[in-house]
Amino acid sequence: PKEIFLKDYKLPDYYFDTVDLSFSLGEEKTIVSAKISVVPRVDGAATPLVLDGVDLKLISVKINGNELKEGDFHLDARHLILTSPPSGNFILETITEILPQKNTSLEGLYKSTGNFCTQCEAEGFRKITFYQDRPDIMAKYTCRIEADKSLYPVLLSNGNLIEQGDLEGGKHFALWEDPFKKPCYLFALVAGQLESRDDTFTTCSGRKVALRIWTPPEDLPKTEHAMYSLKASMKWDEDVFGREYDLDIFNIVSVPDFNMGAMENKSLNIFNSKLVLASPETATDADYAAILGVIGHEYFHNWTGNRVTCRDWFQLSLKEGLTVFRDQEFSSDLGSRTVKRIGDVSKLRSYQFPQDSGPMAHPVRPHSYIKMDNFYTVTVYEKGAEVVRMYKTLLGSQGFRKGTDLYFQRHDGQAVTCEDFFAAMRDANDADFANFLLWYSQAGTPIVKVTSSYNAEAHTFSLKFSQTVPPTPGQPVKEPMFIPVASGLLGSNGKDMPLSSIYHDGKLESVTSGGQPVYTTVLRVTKGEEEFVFTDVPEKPIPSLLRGYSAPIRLHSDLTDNDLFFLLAHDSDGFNRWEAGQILARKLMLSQVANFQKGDALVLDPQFVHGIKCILLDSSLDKEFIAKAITLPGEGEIMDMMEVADPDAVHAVRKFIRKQLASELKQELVNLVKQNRSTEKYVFDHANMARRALKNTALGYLASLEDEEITELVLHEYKTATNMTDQFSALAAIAQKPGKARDDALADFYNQWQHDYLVVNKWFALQSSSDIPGNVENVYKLLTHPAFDLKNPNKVYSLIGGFCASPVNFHAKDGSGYKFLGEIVVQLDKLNPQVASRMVSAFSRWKRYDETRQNLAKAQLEIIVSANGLSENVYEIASKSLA
Ligand code: BAL
Ligand code: ZN
Repeated sequence: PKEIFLKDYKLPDYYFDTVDLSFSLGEEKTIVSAKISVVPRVDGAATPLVLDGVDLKLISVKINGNELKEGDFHLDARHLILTSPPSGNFILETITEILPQKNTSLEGLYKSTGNFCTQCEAEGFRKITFYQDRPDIMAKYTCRIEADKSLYPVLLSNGNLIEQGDLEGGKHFALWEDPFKKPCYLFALVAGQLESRDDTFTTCSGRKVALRIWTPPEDLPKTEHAMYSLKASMKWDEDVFGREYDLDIFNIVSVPDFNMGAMENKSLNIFNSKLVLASPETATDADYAAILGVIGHEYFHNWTGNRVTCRDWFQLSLKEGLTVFRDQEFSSDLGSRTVKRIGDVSKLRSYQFPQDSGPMAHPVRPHSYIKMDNFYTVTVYEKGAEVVRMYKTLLGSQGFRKGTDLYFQRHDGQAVTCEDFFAAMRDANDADFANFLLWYSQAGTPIVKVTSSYNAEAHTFSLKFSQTVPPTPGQPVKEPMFIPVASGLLGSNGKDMPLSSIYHDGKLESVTSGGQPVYTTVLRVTKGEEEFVFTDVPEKPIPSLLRGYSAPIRLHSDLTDNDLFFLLAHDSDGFNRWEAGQILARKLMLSQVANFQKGDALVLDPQFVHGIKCILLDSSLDKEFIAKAITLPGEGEIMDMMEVADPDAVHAVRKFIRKQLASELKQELVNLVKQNRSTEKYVFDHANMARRALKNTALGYLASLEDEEITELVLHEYKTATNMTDQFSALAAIAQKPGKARDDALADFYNQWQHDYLVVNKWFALQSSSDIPGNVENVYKLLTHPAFDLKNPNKVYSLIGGFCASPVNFHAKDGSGYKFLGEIVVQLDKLNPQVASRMVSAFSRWKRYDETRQNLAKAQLEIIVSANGLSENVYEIASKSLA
């Protein structure tokens, strides 16, 4: 397989101006005709024109109306090369045959439960027709679709519908025209039996936009929340970023078979059905929140991704990091900012940190790839969003908005790079960003150590920072990064001290704002070692550092446990209040892991129980915040902090602490369950979600106890639940312990919901991710369950992905979990390489474990890499993991 490098980027020799596509959709095969007006970049330089094409059968190729003969072109498995095209502009016409019905890779044009749909990002368009499949080729498209009218009554593509009509033989057609130039990865086509929920949105300039959400008829009632989310997104983007929608129609289509979450095709978003469909009875609060965020995300791409796109795929974070940041802000504004931030940072720590310290570590802008699909990662997306957030932290809201305004003004209609975004931020604010660009090129999570000291005579408080960035594959030595550390100081009364000035780099700088005191200031840490001295500090403060998690780093401070308990009780920064509790929990868990490994008894620090109890009983706190604050760090996060990851010890310790807390705080937890039961009618708003979150978190704790009264309580909650959030939480609580109650509840749940594939997927995931010893046998059985289908990505993510998310069983010391995954990956790769490659990633951190596990995991990776006909997708992950 060939590796592609950022440093090798070259401008294309040819641009495409207009593209007229015509599809004749059939039951056996589909014929695609493409008419492209080609414009050489440099006049007169008649270099070969190389078109990408995979799994295509070429029927004919013409230039300026003349059919090309053998010798005028060259065809291989991946390209059509026009060896000597005319100089000057010309018209290229191709006719190709494709087989969407046989396309299980779900990229290009394929069928999903009877309907045709497309997925072109990153490089799926080459499975539709011969094309320069790269994002810097931006053209205006028309798309004519012809199909059987009764089988495919709805025909959709990008832009506006300009003509439609009936044809002979029971067929009909539709002609769509997209007035905006776009790269081919944003092309979309849908044809099938669909119905729409219709609504309208009037934009800030008074234009009425038709909104349509298309689903199979039976799913239509479940689109109300998606429509609400779409309208909220459109309004928010106008209010916060000044971005107005630009066409008179916006379509969303829900499909059950989809590799990704959703796709931002121009004016025709295609969504994985799990991110569109919701009803109170079938979807949880987490599903509702995910739908809001992803509908927002895809809508926001219209400006950040579509109007301004990426020059090449290395720049993916230009659109994804920015758009994730935008959807995070959108969800924050519509819910609780602190809780959203906690969730986003937890995700970063649980998934991105491990990636950033493993064999697949790559910068936010990768330097190379074999298969671009493998780089739709938490690093490009979530760390990329953190990079965008740092601009805002440094510039403030208004400065950031000036930066985005300039970015859109400069680059509308262009395919650009991460430097262009950086330059817009810098130029709009005349800002000094020092070496900030390193965030795009250096992989690895910076480790920042900070020590503090108070000088009682001088009334100064010093913070000394030192930073290192760990080596990552291909980057053994790193430069210091530019790290914005938002900081405040708490006095002994628990209140923020006003900050006046800071001595830094030989200069005394005022940090007041227009003469008014400030309580948080952003320290610009840019060197390997650096000191900041706060002046006029009347008493020894407790510092609150990295407020709001102002940079994606691992921070180690010299705060004592008492300091941390103080911050947990008093910090005005909600995120850091939660963070103080998490640091305490991590310390506690790691100390008990050491006890477990030595064979010593596990103990729970009473001060920790007291701290949790205070949070539980603090009625001034947001209930969802309480739910987050009493949740222990995940097992993965703790393993990530160990020299040699020990899944059994971490699991045992986390279970022990949960059970001890439940036992010591039983009455308080029972009260919380009883006081926070849901109202009869499900409402998706923060207050109601927070009640449910707190009640269900409390219930989860209680269910760890061996206690008749609690077993009854949990069963009662299951039986009386009036929405899926409560029902599924209660089921998960019951399912914690093997036995008849568990078996009965799982069977009951399946009977109730077997008609709803999205709910059945939850049922699969709950069972496969269970920590019940030897659960792999149960997962093997579920593979043959009639509701399971290896061809459907959501089912794979639920059953196989769920299993890999359970450290004790996936990393079982007998190697049974590894063997299971190894077998599945080889099978799955033949159907869908993108999904197989996501699954094989679970092996990538095998070197973090003990020697026995290392050998077992390595053996499976070796079997995978030597499999016949292995895809490039899986090869890249598996071989890099072995390296
Ligand atoms: N562009 C792929 C799906 C998404 O990130 O929106
Ligand atoms: Zn995106």
